[in-house]
Amino acid sequence: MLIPKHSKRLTFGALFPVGTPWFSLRSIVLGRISHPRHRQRSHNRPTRLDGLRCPIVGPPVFWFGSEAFYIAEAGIERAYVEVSSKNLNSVLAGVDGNKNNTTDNGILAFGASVPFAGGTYEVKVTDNNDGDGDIWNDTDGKAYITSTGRFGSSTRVIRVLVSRANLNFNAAITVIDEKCRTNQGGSAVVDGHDFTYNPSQQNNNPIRGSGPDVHAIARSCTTNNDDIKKPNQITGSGISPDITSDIGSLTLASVRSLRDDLIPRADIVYHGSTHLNGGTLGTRDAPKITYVDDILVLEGNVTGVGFLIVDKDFEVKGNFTYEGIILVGICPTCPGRIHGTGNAKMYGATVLANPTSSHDEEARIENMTGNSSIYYSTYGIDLALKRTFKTVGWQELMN
Ligand SMILES: [Ca+2]
Ligand SMILES: [Ca+2]
Ligand SMILES: [Ca+2]
Repeated sequence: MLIPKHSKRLTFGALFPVGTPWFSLRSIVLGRISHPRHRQRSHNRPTRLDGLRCPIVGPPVFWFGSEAFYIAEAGIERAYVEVSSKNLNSVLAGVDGNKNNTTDNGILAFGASVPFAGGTYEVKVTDNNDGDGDIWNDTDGKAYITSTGRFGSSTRVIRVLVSRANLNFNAAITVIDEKCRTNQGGSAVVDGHDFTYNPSQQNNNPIRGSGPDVHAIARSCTTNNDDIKKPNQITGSGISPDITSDIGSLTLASVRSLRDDLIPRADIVYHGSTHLNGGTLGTRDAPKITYVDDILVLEGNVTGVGFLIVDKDFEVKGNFTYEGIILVGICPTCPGRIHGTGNAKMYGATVLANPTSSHDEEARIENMTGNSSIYYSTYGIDLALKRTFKTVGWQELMN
């Protein structure tokens, strides 16, 4: 019998019939704590179910000091809100942004110790053992959040291992292929300076961001077949037209891996050739993963925030405002092409690849000749990467 027959906290049998297997109990309890859908829970006093002590190994037993446990968990949930929104290295470096000044390292914006429900929680983020020998530098997209809950004489400590994708873009548009083509003119702008979309001035008056500037276009291509009519509208950290062959640390394999990880978790999925005449593909408060397994044509007014994954042609004909990461034609059988940018205002990063033999084997950016503006935006990128945040491990530490 795994379940204690007598409990001072609550009657277990009322919740789970005798004979409920341990692995079910564990998944129920762990799921309650770590499932992403539960992370936005308000910081009201947690439910009694949260008082179950559930170590990684061994049967569940009830534990005195559950108030301290509630409080520790509240600290974890508050940490999720902040850590999911930021690059792990910026979290590890602390508010001063300097990992070498370790006093504030891993302390979140709400402080080292927070009064809560008659006790306190203390939360700190530390790196896992990711092989670089630096406890304040993340190289594998994973880190620990440790929360110590105190109530009276009781202390409980919860530690979770979280992950968040960390893609570094070297341009507003990155193209990875053997053969590449860019066709630009009209009023089309590509800008590698860091900008943030300004919703109060929708027709293109973005706010300058504080992140590092990158290039307008970065291409890893063996041959290029370009038609650039307005080189001064392709600007960034380099000389206009700011097109570099340095795509930084980004690899097609890393982008493909992220794409494959995101698709099963997509919030919005379109099958077959898709035309949208309007709609919302996510908001700043709720970024979404949108997946189209074929052609996507946007007409009318479409807005969105998050990830937009398109396996074939991507074409904007109408007004399109998007903050986030757009992936076009990334998979080995995906004939990606940017077929036109219309009146698109895109803030974040876009990656284009065409690993197939269609479109003359080229990764093409065609008809970038309207009134489109494609900006690099660290703000937009972070909104998207927030959706890659997840809990990969949970444990209660003995103290
Ligand atoms: Ca610091
Ligand atoms: Ca490290
Ligand atoms: Ca790490």
